Amino acid sequence: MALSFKKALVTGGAGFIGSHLTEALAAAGCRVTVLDNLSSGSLANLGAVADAIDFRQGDICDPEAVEEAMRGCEAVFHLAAVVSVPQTVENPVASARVNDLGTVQIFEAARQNGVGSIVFASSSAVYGDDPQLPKTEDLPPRPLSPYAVQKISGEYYARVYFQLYGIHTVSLRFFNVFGPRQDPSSPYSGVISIFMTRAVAGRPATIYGDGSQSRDFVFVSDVVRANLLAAASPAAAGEAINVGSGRSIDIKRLWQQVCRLDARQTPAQYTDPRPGDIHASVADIGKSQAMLGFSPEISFENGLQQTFEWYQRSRQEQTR
Ligand code: NAD
Ligand code: UD2
Repeated sequence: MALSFKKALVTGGAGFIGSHLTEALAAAGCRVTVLDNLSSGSLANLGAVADAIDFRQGDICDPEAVEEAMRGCEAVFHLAAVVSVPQTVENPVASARVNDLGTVQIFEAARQNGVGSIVFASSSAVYGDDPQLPKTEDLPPRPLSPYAVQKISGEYYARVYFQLYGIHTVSLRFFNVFGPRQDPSSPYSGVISIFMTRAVAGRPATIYGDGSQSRDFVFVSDVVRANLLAAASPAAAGEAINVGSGRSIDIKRLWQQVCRLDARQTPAQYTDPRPGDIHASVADIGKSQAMLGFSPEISFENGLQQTFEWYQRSRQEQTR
């Protein structure tokens, strides 16, 4: 994709989604600075582009680190965040420092440095337990965690920075993103990363409840493309836009599909439903099609295959 800017900052660029975005920007000829404190990301995620980018280990709450990282950038992709919902529930103040204050700091430094566009990583969590399906962007937010409150607040700042200062800002509400490099290490990691890790080890998955709960899984390369389109779509300025596949799959079927890739039919173990689990989630992708010209390109099956192959290779490397 041809880019309208030559230099960009990716906050959280050593993380799962940020590292894929950084690779795509570098491949398109953009000079990329990554600002990441490595709290949940890792340098290994940037292994393929280590020599091509300017990596800075630092905190988005540190004004000096932000100022230096932002210098000369024309676009900012703000992905750094405390991403664990339970962590924000456990420690609302510490997470607000990063997700609220850190976010304003990024917007303000962008303004001071004359940055033209900012794309903010928001989440489908802002919809909470609203029963309407599919989720449309005009639904009133129903946050159920500090994490969701912080994402909504980031969206409002994005809109205000467009309205007050004319900066091209877009908030993207990612649904359940999956793909290579997603960290499976916590019980609250993305379900696909956990299921993949179990499958390649020949171990059963744990399914919470009866497995009829469903999610909209979107492949990471499609999320990257949505970010690039958002930075370049004038109609999207000041808007919050869903980034999903527009399809949902239930968790029981997800495990069956993962097992099919593994050619082993390991039965899942069922346990109590997860407290507060949302039953169904699927994005309406009409606004992203209309405003960004975005439609997902990678089918769920293709994305699952690519993801499986990556977890298989990782396991082989670990056990070698
Ligand atoms: P991730 O944990 O892999 O990436 C987050 C990155 O931010 C990490 O590299 C981490 O080290 C860095 N970071 C955290 N706090 C920081 C700080 N104070 N200063 C500098 N860097 C810091 O998570 P991800 O899944 O790649 O998520 C990226 C963004 O997308 C996040 O904002 C997340 O809330 C959002 N999101 C992700 C999903 C998903 O399904 N993965 C869904 C909705 C929204
Ligand atoms: C997603 C986000 C979370 C928050 C939330 C808001 C991810 C990884 N998490 O949580 O940050 O934004 O949306 O709604 O994007 N499951 C199992 N077995 C497992 C793991 C999960 O059955 O080992 C189920 C789980 O109960 C849930 C579904 O799989 O019904 C998806 O779980 P998840 O943690 O991947 O994502 P979600 O949508 O609950």
